[in-house]
Amino acid sequence: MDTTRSPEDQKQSNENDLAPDAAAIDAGRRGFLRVAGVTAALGVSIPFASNIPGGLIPAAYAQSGGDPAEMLAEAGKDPGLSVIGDRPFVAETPEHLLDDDTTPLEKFFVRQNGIPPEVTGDPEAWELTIEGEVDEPVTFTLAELKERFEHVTNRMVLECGGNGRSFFDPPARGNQWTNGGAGCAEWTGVRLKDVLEAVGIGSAAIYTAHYGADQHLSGEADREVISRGVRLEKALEEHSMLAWEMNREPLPHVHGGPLRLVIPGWPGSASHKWVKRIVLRDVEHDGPGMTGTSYRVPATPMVPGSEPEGVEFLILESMPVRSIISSPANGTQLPAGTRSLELRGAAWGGDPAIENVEVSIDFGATWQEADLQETRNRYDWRRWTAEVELPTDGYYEIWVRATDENGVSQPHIAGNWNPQGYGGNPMHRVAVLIA
Ligand SMILES: Nc1nc2c(c(=O)[nH]1)N[C@H]1C(S)=C(S)[C@@H](COP(=O)(O)O)O[C@H]1N2
Ligand SMILES: [Mo]
Repeated sequence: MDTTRSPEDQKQSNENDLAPDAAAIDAGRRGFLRVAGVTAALGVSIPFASNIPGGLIPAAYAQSGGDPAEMLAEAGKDPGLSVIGDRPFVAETPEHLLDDDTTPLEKFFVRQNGIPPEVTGDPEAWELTIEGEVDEPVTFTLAELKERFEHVTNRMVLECGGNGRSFFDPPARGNQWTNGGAGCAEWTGVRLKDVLEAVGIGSAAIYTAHYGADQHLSGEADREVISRGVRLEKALEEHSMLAWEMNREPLPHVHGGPLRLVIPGWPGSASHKWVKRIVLRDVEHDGPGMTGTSYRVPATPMVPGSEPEGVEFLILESMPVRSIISSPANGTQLPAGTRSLELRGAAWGGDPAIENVEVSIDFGATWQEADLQETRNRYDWRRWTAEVELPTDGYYEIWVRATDENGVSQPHIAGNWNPQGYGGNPMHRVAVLIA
């Protein structure tokens, strides 16, 4: 038995459905991983790395996990984010920190599956290759992409496929996101469509496959961290982008800079960071993260907690409708006599637009419509405000639910249980005490 695998490693293996293979990782390779991990974390090389015995855990890593505050600071993140995974680093944004119209960089969630690459040298020289079912493979530098194609800026939600996972009962495996594996940023770049069309899309192409520069946690050089893709149709949408700016700043390294994909409305894992290669395929892509129960939901309901054998799974495409209360924060206490409360929040819904948002202060007996802000463009989230009257002092729960343009709303508890916990979108609620 391999005793060197940390629970975090196992968790991420499970999440990407790489568990059988990951179990074969031996101590020597773990040694390499630790070296690579320390190098990445410290940003320095280890002069005597070749002397480190296989299986030895460098002292810098001997303590399991890092200090969450230090990890957030190192990633340039607000100390209020919650670190829900340390190796790889995963941090979510509590709902009350999603109170800005555009999520500031320091509040934007982070999800790493592997060891982020060291990016050195001129970012303009970053290369992206488009190949597979194309007329001829083409490699573009970032400078060439900027020069050749029309620039677009869209404010769009990026949301982890597992957002809401912690609401499943029994617990589903993977990072225990609440509602904070999402943010809404301004992305600047070029349309993926323009680039693929310039290369020449082959008539057999039906699917994309995405590859990046980060390294697998095992340290094996030729092993992909994650490689997802989308139906060609989605890749050719107006809003599917190759982005080099986030909120008008150079795309931060932690978010995939210098260049990443942004495939809005679908699981964040399709939005490949540090993207190096996009392969057009004539079959549905089958890279790590595409098969088994990864980013898939059962075609027909499963008994919660049961085994997936024999169950048909479908690829999760559009994310489900979700809404949050971003103010007040859960657990807010207000002075006795407070009778009116201003609420703010956001709602978004994968591919479909948001139709309405409602709030309740009486455990769902009655609902009141919130005022919706206009969206800037498709895939922007819909900010909302409401003012509620509180009849007396006491303990209240404020509930929110959104309905999308197809009339689909949010359940009271996470439904359609699945082994890796996708699609959990129960109504968000916050406790408010007037006393
Ligand atoms: N190269 C690469 N791209 C990646 C990932 C990764 O681990 N490596 N994680 C994916 C997942 S699962 C999500 S949810 C988003 C998170 O993007 P963010 O860290 O910029 O918020 O990036 C996606 N792109
Ligand atoms: Mo994700």
